[in-house]
Amino acid sequence: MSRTALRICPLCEATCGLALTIDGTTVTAARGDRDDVFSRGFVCPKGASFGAADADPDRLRTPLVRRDGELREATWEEAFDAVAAGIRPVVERYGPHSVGIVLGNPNVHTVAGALYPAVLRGALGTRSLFTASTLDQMPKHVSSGLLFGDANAIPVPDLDRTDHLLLIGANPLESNGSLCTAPDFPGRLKALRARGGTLTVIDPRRTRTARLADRHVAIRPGTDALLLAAMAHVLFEEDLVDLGALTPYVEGKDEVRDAVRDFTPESVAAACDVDADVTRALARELAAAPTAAVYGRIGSCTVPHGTLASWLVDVLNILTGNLDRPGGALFPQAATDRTPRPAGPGRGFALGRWHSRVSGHPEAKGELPLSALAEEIDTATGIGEPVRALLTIAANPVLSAPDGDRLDKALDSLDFMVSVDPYLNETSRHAHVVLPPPPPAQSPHHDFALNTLAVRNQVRYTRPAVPLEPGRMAETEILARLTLATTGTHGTDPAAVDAMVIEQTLGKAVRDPHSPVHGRDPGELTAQLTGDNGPERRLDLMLRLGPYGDGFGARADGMTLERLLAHPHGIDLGPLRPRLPGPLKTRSGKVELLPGPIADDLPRLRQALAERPDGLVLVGRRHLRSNNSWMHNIPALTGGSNRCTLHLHPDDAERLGVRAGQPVRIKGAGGEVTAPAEVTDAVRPGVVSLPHGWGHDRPGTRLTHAAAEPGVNVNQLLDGSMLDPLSGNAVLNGVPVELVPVSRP
Ligand SMILES: Nc1nc2c(c(=O)[nH]1)N[C@H]1C(S)=C(S)[C@@H](COP(=O)(O)OP(=O)(O)OC[C@H]3O[C@@H](n4cnc5c(=O)[nH]c(N)nc54)[C@H](O)[C@@H]3O)O[C@H]1N2
Ligand SMILES: Nc1nc2c(c(=O)[nH]1)N[C@H]1C(S)=C(S)[C@@H](COP(=O)(O)OP(=O)(O)OC[C@H]3O[C@@H](n4cnc5c(=O)[nH]c(N)nc54)[C@H](O)[C@@H]3O)O[C@H]1N2
Ligand code: SF4
Ligand SMILES: [Mo]
Repeated sequence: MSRTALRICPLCEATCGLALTIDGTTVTAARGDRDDVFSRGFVCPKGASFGAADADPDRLRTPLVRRDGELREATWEEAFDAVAAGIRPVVERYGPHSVGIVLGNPNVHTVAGALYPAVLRGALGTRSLFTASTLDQMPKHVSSGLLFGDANAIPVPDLDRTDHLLLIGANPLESNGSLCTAPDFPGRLKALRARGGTLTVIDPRRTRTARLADRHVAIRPGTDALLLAAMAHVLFEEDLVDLGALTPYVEGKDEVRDAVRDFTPESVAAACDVDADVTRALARELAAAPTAAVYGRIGSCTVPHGTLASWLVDVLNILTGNLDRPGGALFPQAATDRTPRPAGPGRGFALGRWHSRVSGHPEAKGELPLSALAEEIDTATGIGEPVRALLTIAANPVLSAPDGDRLDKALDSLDFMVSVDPYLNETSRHAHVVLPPPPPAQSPHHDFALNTLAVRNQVRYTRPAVPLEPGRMAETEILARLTLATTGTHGTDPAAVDAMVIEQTLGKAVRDPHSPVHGRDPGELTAQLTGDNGPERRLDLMLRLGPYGDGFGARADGMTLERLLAHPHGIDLGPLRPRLPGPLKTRSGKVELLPGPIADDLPRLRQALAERPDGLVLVGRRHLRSNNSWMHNIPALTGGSNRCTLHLHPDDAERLGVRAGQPVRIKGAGGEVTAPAEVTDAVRPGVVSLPHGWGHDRPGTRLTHAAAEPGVNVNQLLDGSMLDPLSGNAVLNGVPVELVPVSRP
């Protein structure tokens, strides 16, 4: 007998609702849930392969503990004993900063990743935190922190209502969107065109998204900040600036006018390879559209001026009056957001409160650059302690961060390493203890992080679709136990972690005059919480204290976990609404349009006006059936066009004597790799493209299918020294490379 269970897809940021067919405890089919309030039945090939991803025979079933140099199967008790015995001496001898934490991308897709890493980090007290954010969107956090006073206040394009979308360095037809959670992003772009709206795409490659656009600008990689500054210049020059309803909330407009004065369309044309006429047209179209949204993603962040480009995206939204208005770019309001506090000056956003030990990189959002992880382990400076023990949670930095070979060696030299990961892969193979979470069908799902970035306010929760297999441990419990084992309270009941968080949260809430529970008894409130386990009670707590919450009885029809469970396809909370000045937490209480650190970084951009290196530069690309480094082990998703090949333009191929299919050696500052050439005019001349997440040929992994067609690790071309200085984000795009055709024997 088969049954159906609902499960939100955890495989990308689109958060589609899936209807799983389950035979016994096996997922035999996955289709889009037509009744899902947000995704309305959409599913992509990855979601459709949920069953295959779930049942991958290479997923680890039990913890592994290193004994006599070998990783061997162990019980959970043995594993956590080993964790405590391995980490505690390092903390006691060298202090908390000697224990590093690496958080990878899937933490935004799991309940465990949302609820425990902050507790773990707080309890350990380490400053050595590295996350995938510094390979991705840290520039956007820093720009939001500076503009709005809150690094997590990220405006999202109002896809369903906008008249004009300017999309920069994003390819949602393959990625399904990022920092803009929108199931069926492709369909939403087609609907924009169908209702008479315009789509402009800026990308050095003619991507599937670019092919859908009214206009595609094939910019030279790494130069978007120049183009956007020139667009801002045009808005001022042609008197097209109109803040509209934003006027009372914005300070620094005149300062921005002065700051972009040098960046004329003519002055940026050569660096960007964009005609001045085109830049002017882009600015005029943006200003003329009834509503418009500028949206930038990976290609605008993972570049030398990532923070400036991210800042300029919102500057353009603001100068055209499109921030915080329907059809523009708005701040979502998720059900688990904190209780909105009254508007007014806040604490502001601080950068560089501490620095990395070796290169002195400033922290951003409490994190150090992942590019600096290897040197923080392998380099002694005499000041401060190197990282000697490491906890990696859902992260594969050996492939996803610069210079995997160096990191590989550094990880091997650690006193102790723990990986929470379902696979024995390029990173976890170095661990002394591997703690495998259960497959997704056995885990609950709620989008704590991604709902704060969604194009529609909505809330959905799915319980595990099948019960935990015998011998499995929920990832929430794994992370709770990891917290206890690493902080000297090994053996305590893991429920104590949730109880402590609930007690602290309620303690604060009852003292807060703006909270709906001000003055009430925390014990009485705790007793009202429902849910089968600690994580569910924490979800209930957040929902009830949140902006739509019942406030523990203060609002009869408000949100609770019980109410959410009664709506298995989710609850729609309506379109995005203007929220200013609510989200602002700057010291001035306003949008600070030209923050100091940004002004200080502009001279570096001015220098870039004159820079135009001759050689080839490398950019990345994503494939719909791939996902970073960890989905190459699923046969249904590999093969066909999803391969690790080097795209290069026919003109460059001819000049270098490269034939289609021929192996090409690609050299960068950090090393070289060899990949087959795929000659295509989808990439502009002067630019080559290689996808990331490949290179599955290291020994000691258990990725049978991936190892059969391993590809090469593009990040080996990087040496980790190229960063956006404000955010510490790695430069992964626009990287100088040299090509040498390899003659076949
Ligand atoms: N050159 C280049 N490099 C890039 C990028 C690029 O565009 N170009 N993109 C960057 C970006 S945007 C990102 S986000 C990073 C990603 O960097 P990482 O987060 O390091 O990489 P992932 O491949 O997403 O690795 C996820 C890890 O989590 C494990 N995992 C999967 N599901 C679960 C789960 O439910 N629980 C746990 N605990 N683990 C799980 C996987 O087995 C894998 O080991 O890569 C970056 N690297
Ligand atoms: N199928 C699939 N989906 C994914 C992922 C995946 O690996 N596979 N990864 C997920 C993750 S972690 C993330 S962060 C998102 C990323 O989501 P997106 O940002 O949409 O990701 P990409 O497809 O890498 O698109 C980046 C685009 O920027 C272009 N580009 C490169 N350099 C420049 C530049 O200097 N300027 C401009 N204007 N463009 C440039 C590239 O050619 C590329 O087309 O995708 C998520 N979804
Ligand atoms: S678009 Fe993303 S969330 Fe939706 S089914 Fe595909 S992988 Fe899953
Ligand atoms: Mo990402």
